[in-house]
Amino acid sequence: MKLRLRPGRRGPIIRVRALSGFAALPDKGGVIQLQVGEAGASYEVAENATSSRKIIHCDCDCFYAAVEMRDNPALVGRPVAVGGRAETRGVIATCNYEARAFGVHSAMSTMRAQKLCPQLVLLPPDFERYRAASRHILDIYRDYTPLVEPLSLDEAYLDVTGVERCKGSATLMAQEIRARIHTEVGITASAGIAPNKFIAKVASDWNKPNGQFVVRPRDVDAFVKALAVKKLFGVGKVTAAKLARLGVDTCGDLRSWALADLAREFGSFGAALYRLCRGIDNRPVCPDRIRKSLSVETTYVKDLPDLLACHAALPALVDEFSRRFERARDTRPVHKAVVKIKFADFSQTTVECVATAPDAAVWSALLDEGHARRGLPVRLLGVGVRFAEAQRTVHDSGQIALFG
Ligand code: DCP
Ligand code: MG
Repeated sequence: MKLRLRPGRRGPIIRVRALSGFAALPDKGGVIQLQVGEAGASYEVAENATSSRKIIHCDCDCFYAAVEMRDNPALVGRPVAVGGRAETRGVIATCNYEARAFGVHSAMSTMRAQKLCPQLVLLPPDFERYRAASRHILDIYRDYTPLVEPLSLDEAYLDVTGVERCKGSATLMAQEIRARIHTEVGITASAGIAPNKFIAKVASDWNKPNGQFVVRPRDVDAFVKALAVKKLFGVGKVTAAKLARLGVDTCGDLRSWALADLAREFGSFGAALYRLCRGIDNRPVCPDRIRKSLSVETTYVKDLPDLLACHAALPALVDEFSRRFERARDTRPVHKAVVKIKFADFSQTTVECVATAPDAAVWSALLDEGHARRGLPVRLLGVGVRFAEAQRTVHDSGQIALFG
């Protein structure tokens, strides 16, 4: 394990926090203390990964239902659910908070949901719109850090350790990200900010909807101690019931259990429980894939009536794209330029051409080509690029200046 030494504040003692191999340590929060040889010297020894990380967990509020309310404001204030119809034995995928007040929730049968809330507005899912919103939200996250790990369409971890935006404050970054999701995507999100993934995920639920909660490193111990064990990652109904039978309700209760006893009761999961109830979680944030494309798009309040109006709208999109492109890190070389057009009748077309350094003229020509396919008023325009596939990058010489 890598150790980082930093001056301590109190006494000639070093504290060694156990991150791996903690089984060898005394059962005292995974920490042992050692005398230091040098007179007057004092060091805290901790693994970098745990002591100084800043993780944000973002989770959109009633995601599918929020997209539906955004696209049909008449739904706002009414109980709304997205899911399959009762006649087809459908289930609720999600519902807004008005519907939750009636006891409706995800995975409930639609038949039961409609009994609980007869005025429930039930909508079929439209994954295309949810995916588009999700892509936009991921682009916002990636403006802050390349270390983004999506968990689902509406949920992701961000590692913002060392990121300098917002004066380096993860709390302010989370606020800004949530504000941007609201203005740019039209829905709300909640966030948890903490030194690791497990606590950040628990924290994002704390002030839901449209809120955030910070657990500072010094507050981790108290926060986790009071936490119900059923909130622990991997503790489902069965394990929670077993723990309850053993008299364990909170993480604080669980801490009195020795590792060997937890291993006996819970097998390999015992070690995870031992760590989690002490707030220790060293899982890194793993960006799951290399970015394949980068684009920006706008749905206009009033359709753009003709090609001329589309051309007038193009510079703003190109500017926004350039801004995003400059911030996007860790990308492969650009391979293609793309224009996306959605017409007033909702038909959609994308036009692309090989271009390693596209500029306004390239997108402009693509716009001409795409617009000619239908010639209708336009509700949405997008511009972007596709990045080269992995094998293409082998002989490439790194960064290509796009707008130089
Ligand atoms: N989803 C689903 N079936 C489930 C749970 C969720 O289809 N059993 C879908 C619909 C949700 C989306 O995944 O909108 C995100 O799931 P979340 O658990 O984050 O739930 P919501 O975002 O809907 O609500 P919350 O405000 O509690 O996050
Ligand atoms: Mg959610």
